[in-house]
Order: sequence, then C-alpha cells, then structure tokens
Amino acid sequence: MIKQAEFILSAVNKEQFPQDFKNEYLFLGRSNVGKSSLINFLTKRKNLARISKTPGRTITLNFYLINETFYLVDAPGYGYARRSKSAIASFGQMIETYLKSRSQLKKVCLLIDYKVGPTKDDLIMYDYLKHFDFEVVVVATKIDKLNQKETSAAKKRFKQHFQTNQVILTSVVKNIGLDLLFKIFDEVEK
Ligand SMILES: Nc1nc2c(ncn2[C@@H]2O[C@H](COP(=O)(O)OP(=O)(O)OP(=O)(O)O)[C@@H](O)[C@H]2O)c(=O)[nH]1
Ligand SMILES: [Mg+2]
Repeated sequence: MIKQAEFILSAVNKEQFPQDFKNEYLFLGRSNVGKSSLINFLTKRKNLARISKTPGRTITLNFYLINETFYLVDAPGYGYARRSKSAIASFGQMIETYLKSRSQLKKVCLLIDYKVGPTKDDLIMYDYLKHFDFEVVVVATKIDKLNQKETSAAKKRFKQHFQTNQVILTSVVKNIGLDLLFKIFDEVEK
C-alpha cells in the first residue's frame, strides 16, 4: 500500500540525484506510453507526475518518494520524433549515466504500449537493459484500448519477445494490473 507519496526532485545529472541510498524503481518507455499516468495511479495522486496529451513532456528524471522508503523514478520518453538531435543525445546520456551509477536501482519497469508495441525502440531498450543485467519488468499499458481481436494479436506479438509471465498487463483507466505491479516493489521492500 502506498500511504504517502511526495515529489522530491527533478534531475538531469549525477550530482542532482538523491544521495540517501533508498531503493529506486525506474519507469522507462516511449513517449506517451503512460509512465507518468502509472506513477500517478500508483500513488493515487492525480497530479503528482505531470501528464500531457503532447508527447515529450517529461524531460528530466523525476524522483517520487513513496512511504518515505523508496523512490519511483519517472523518466522522459524515448522515440519522440519531434525532439532535436541534441535533445535525443542528452536524453541518452542522462539515462545511461543514471543506469550506470545507481546501485540502489532495484527494477526497471519497461512500459510498452499494448496496442502498438513492442516497437523497434522498445526491443532495443529491452536488449540494452538485459545486456547490463538489470531486472526488467515489462509493463504493457493502455490495455483498455484494445478490442478482442487486437488483444489476441498483441498477445502473439508480445509472446515472440517476452515470456508471458514476465509481462504485466495494465490499464489506469480500468484499474487493471496495478496491484500486481505494486507487489513487485513491495516484495523487494519487505
Ligand atoms: N486509454 C488509456 N489512456 C492512457 C492510459 N494511461 C495513460 N493514458 C493516456 O496516455 C497519454 C500519455 O500519458 P503520460 O502518462 O503523460 O505518458 P508518458 O509516458 O509519461 O509520456 P512522456 O512524459 O511524454 O514520455 C495521456 O493522454 C494519458 O491520459 C491507460 O491505461 N488507458
Ligand atoms: Mg511523462
């Protein structure tokens, strides 16, 4: 149960990351996939993380302290076509710096849109994370948007790349799967 959630800070480089060695869970995924929405839902706070209809809104790593014990970290989305080349490069550098310097990072939640994913970018990110031995949780998002036919097509696509029990299906609109996701953090924290 999340009893308390608090925005702590936004950071773009190492010096700005929290220094208190609490466990962290990173939310990664393409722009607009629903990272900030999921954090808001998990924390039951509508406006804790900023959500937008315009993709590319989150441009820093945002740290949310949960129950005063661990952080959920909201990252900018990748694969946002309208970003400048220099913005894409600095995004890559920021994520890489973060991933390589955080021993307190316990899990990476890789969010993938259930209707369109996994995209090429999603698979590159997944391989990258696995290559560096991160514990990856694949979170399929917005499953409320698919009809039956689209759901079985999505199932097939995801099966080609991930084990079925490795994927958590979620919808913040219909409140699906969020308890399962929270359990993953809870198990580490226990
Ligand atoms: N139907 C539906 N829409 C969702 C769901 N989750 C998020 N959305 C919508 O998807 C859009 C993008 O959500 P965000 O949470 O801002 O996505 P993000 O991944 O944080 O995006 P960036 O910060 O740009 O990387 C918003 O319009 C949300 O309302 C869901 O489960 N179902
Ligand atoms: Mg966001």
